Amino acid sequence: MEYFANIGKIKYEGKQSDNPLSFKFYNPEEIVAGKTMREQLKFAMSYWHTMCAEGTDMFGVGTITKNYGAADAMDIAKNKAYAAFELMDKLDIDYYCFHDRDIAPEADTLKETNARLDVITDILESSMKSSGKKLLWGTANCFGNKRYMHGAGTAPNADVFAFAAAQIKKAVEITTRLGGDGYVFWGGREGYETLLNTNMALEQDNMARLMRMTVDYARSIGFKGDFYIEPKPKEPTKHQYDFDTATVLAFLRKYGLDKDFKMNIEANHATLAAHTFQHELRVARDNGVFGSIDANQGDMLLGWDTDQFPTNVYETALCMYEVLKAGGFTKGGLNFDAKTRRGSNTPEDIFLAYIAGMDAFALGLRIADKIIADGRIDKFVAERYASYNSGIGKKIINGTATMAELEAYVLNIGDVTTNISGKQEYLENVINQIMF
Ligand code: XLS
Ligand code: NI
Ligand code: NI
Repeated sequence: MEYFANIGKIKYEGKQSDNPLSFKFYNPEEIVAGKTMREQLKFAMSYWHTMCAEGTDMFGVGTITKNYGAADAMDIAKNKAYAAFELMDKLDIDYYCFHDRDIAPEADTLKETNARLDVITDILESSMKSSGKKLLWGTANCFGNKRYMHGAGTAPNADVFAFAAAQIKKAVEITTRLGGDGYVFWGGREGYETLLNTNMALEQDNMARLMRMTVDYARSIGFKGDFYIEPKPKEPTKHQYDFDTATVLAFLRKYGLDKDFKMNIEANHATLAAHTFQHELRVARDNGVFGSIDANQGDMLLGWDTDQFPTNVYETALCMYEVLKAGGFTKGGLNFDAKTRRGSNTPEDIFLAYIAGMDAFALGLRIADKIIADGRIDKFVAERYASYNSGIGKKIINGTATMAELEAYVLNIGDVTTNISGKQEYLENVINQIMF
């Protein structure tokens, strides 16, 4: 059975092509910065947006049906799995990511739910074997069910904590069975609505306990992938504990989890935290915790996670600059945590959206490679800090300068006489010159 029968395999046709169902900039086997574009970009499909989301919002019902020709919930789930592999094949996407509840609907008991997961995991496993597609990461949806209304790991009710642990145990098992390269924690309800009813210290201690248990259990059953935390400042909670990369780093260090977790950085979450996407990537890279990316973009006029397909090439270029500077992806990749707009409601729109996102990142990679090869930006930054390479600057860096010595130094020079320009406008124009 073919689910997207009117769409063939998407091929690279180059910039001059006017075929909407072709890549203009993503040429999978072309070498850019020492590796094929396929290896550099490691695109992944998000199961939840792509296979499940029907376009519902706070004000309206779905605009696109995703039952894949079936009526029964488990039949839909099975067809969805087959359709997912057809879609990845046609878009030439090598990886996918899922929440447990995306692949199989929850039943009345955990036992029955887990049995359903096993049925679908069988399908995913055999489809992966025959297609060569891989699991970038798995995760547990610990935010959708009403039991999680006060949180999961951070719930005030120990039974809820227990349920979350049981659910995550199974999610880790299927991720391991499918050879997943990663396991993600995104704490959508791990936060609070008001401090008037919240013991924040206990909630955060408990979150750390749940993470420690997960890591220990996963390693004990042979999980070899990376663990990620995906920061987000708010939505659905008013305040989410994993606010941004810096906040998560402090949390991990406090609880001794910093060797076990890296970041999964999402562009739209960065902007919700009042940071640029590049800022979050830079903080992760500088602290050795750059892991994976949820590729999307937000809308500057809206204060929520719009999860749009990324098409802003300035952002993808600066993102790929950070990725290349971090040495490229290891176990991580670019997961399109993105959905078509509610009004883009045909299956073809999903293909067009992925093509737009993949082309935007292909352009970003090409430009980032040129920025690095051009060298002007890196050279400018190096020269800007040159005063630390010798003299008093070198002593500050190697830790031998004392307060008294610095005072004597200043008394001798009188005042700061040279402060070179930061040249922001020039540098922005260098980027434009490279891009166009
Ligand atoms: C929601 C998050 C979510 C995670 C996975 O805002 O981006 O989709 O990526 O739970
Ligand atoms: Ni995400
Ligand atoms: Ni998100």
